[in-house]
Amino acid sequence: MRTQEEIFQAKIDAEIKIEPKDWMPEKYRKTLIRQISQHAHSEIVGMLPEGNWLTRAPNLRRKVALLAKVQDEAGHGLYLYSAAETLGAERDQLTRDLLSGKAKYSSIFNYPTLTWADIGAIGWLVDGAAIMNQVMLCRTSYGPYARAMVRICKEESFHQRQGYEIMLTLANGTPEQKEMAQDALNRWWWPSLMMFGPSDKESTNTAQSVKWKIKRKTNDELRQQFVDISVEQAEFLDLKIPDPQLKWNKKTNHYDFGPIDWDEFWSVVKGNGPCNKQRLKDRNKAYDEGTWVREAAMAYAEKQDAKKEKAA
Ligand code: FAQ
Repeated sequence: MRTQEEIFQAKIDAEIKIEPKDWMPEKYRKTLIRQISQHAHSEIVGMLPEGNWLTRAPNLRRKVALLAKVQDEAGHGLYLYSAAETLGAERDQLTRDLLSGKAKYSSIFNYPTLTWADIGAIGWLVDGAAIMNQVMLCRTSYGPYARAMVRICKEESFHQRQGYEIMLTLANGTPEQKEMAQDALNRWWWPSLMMFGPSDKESTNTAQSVKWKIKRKTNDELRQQFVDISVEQAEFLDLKIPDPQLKWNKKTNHYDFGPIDWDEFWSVVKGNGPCNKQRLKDRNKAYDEGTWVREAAMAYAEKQDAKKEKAA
């Protein structure tokens, strides 16, 4: 007789999606809650660096596009929190963990947006890296997560294009504008590579997550794919990727690239990046200031329920 674990793994191997009411190993459930909630938190905190430029966008068209993008990120966070709830997670608890600094979110959002070109670089590189990772998640083994990712990826691809278009405009602008685009690329390149997580040798979760098809590719595989695509995009912009070791390797058919500063990565993950404290402070402020909205919404919902009960 096969064990429940064996039946579960056979379903995964046969590409049958796991749905909320299906039996699943406790560790599979916990891994998904961890990853999906970290992902949701990243979308929510990720609104802050770009939100910083909403009032300073250079024209109305740029402002409308950026507003739409930042709003999309909020929506992504909400789909993802809902997906985590299907696994039994409590949304309030997830929010508390983010606000207290206990929960992780992507390292990338702890870097500052110093100039308008940073908005271009985020769209191009950060959304570009996010898509690279999220396209594989459209085929992740847990049904609600996979379905949420399909819509998220469509929106992310608009985000990536709006960012690249900003970079293209700046790169073809005045020498000062081109320099601004280059400076943004210099500052965002390495943190974007770090977004994919530690190297496969150091990654604690990848092997099991790949076996369960939560992840379809490893951190290093995705990072390499991202480098290969980005080099050509940078060439088209006539900008230089800040890596003297970047070189096409005929044998592997990939670009070789220089070493990543993992000390910097872990320092940011542990809360010591340039903006970690500011990000948590801003999220806490937004949460506190939104208390009356949540209370009003709950009071309205209770009133509606009471009306329905009376009518029944
Ligand atoms: N930052 O064993 P692994 C976006 C942690 S969304 C912070 O390799 P795993 C959209 C990891 O949690 C961007 N921590 O872990 C947007 C683990 O710690 P734990 C977010 C990181 O889970 C754009 C430990 O290191 N995307 O950008 C990071 O198998 C623009 C060991 O790592 C997702 O979340 C990091 N970069 O692989 C929004 C996608 N990397 O939990 C606004 C879904 C690793 O054991 C504006 N997530 N860690 O204590 C994933 O695919 C995976 O979770 C990885 C990490 C690939 C991020």
